[in-house]
Amino acid sequence: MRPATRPVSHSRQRPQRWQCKTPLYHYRVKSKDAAGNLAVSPDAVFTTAPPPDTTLPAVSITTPAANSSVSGTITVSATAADNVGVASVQFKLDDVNLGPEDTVAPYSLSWNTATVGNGLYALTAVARDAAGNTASAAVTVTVSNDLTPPVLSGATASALSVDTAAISWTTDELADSQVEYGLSTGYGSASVLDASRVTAHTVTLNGLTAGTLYHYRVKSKDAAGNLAVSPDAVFTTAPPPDTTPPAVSITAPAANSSVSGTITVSATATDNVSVVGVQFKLDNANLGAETTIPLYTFTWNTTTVANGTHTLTAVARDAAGNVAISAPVSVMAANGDVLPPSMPTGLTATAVSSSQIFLVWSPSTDNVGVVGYKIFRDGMQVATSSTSAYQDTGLSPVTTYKYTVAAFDAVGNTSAPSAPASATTLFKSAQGVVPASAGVTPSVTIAGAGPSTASRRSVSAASPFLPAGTRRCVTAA
Ligand SMILES: [Ca+2]
Ligand SMILES: [Ca+2]
Ligand SMILES: [Ca+2]
Ligand SMILES: [Ca+2]
Repeated sequence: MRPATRPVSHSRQRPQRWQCKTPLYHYRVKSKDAAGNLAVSPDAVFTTAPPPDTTLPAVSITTPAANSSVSGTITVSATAADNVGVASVQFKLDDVNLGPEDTVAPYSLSWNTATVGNGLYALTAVARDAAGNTASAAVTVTVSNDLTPPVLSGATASALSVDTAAISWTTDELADSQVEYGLSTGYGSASVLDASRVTAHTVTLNGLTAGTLYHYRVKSKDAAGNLAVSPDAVFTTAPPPDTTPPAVSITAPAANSSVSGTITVSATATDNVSVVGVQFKLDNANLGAETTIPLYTFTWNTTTVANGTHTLTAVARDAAGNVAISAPVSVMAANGDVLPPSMPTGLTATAVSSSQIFLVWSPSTDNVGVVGYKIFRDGMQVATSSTSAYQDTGLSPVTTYKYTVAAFDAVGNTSAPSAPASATTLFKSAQGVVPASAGVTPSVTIAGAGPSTASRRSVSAASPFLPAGTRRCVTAA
């Protein structure tokens, strides 16, 4: 019952457009066999393909501005529109894709300009619609990045203490600050990076070891990330404080020795750092100036002190001010007779004539012995006397004279002068009398003449050898 083959034909078709934008067609098919039997299909529909999109998108670059200078990392952005829809925007740098396509508005890209050399570049945004229509917009920019590291200069270490150092340097542009340091050029330690950008840099290093040589170098980075590193340099921290006093001892004279004349006092002094000076002392008073040069010696004239026991010490000091005092050394000063006689007392002056005044006083004492007395008339020495009396002669009548006497010993030590005593010579017609209270037979020494023993008696004015009314003293045989 297979029907003869007959072509299937489409019956008249009546297109019906429901909408302009979505034309929908209904149709049915009909077929009749050889016997005239007709078959008709149910209704069915189809839609024709839409008209092709031939409209290009519109695109423009919003940043950066055309002909601008750019550096560092910037945002490149574009706006794009299309009659149907923008599928993507592709940014390009000199026709080379810059990142992936951006399929979602807003269309932008972060661009690190430092990845290319300085110079002119074309930035392009290519917008594409679903139909493959593309449009592009371009701007020209100048990439101008800082490619030069800072120039470091004047790196110095200052304010050195036992555990700190201040490192200073300058840069020719704003840059950050950091110091690497350590016991060798391997460094090993670094200050905390000071990110603030300055041109005058100071970094303080703490926690250092006293008296130690450190190597360091400074580092500064500019805003563009260009790093400069100084050559190696060194500094030494302050030495640890000296808290150890010197050791000092007197080496001469020997303890308990007898000294006389001029002697050398010497000491030895040592210190863990160094001795600055040694001060000798006698009975706790400075003996001369401090000696600063080893060997520590002092030339001491022992006659400047009284005979007897004295104590020598030596005080040594170091630069840190630590002081040490030696063990005391006792010595006996023995310089012979250095003591003057006692001051004469009880001086009396009595005029015995118009030209003579008799002096008498209490004898002085001396540790060795009084040798004599110096006679001073009106402040001038006129004679010496080996005894404690003297008769001054050759004076003017009726004249007041003031006397003092002083005792001396064999080596010339002279006492203080006595209290003064005065007397007035007599008229030529008068006669003085030797005071009986003296109780002595005066030994009189005339200046420039040897001593002589004299006794006195009155000679009568009636003597035929003297003018009437005069008396004179004579020396007995
Ligand atoms: Ca389009
Ligand atoms: Ca720079
Ligand atoms: Ca010391
Ligand atoms: Ca004496």
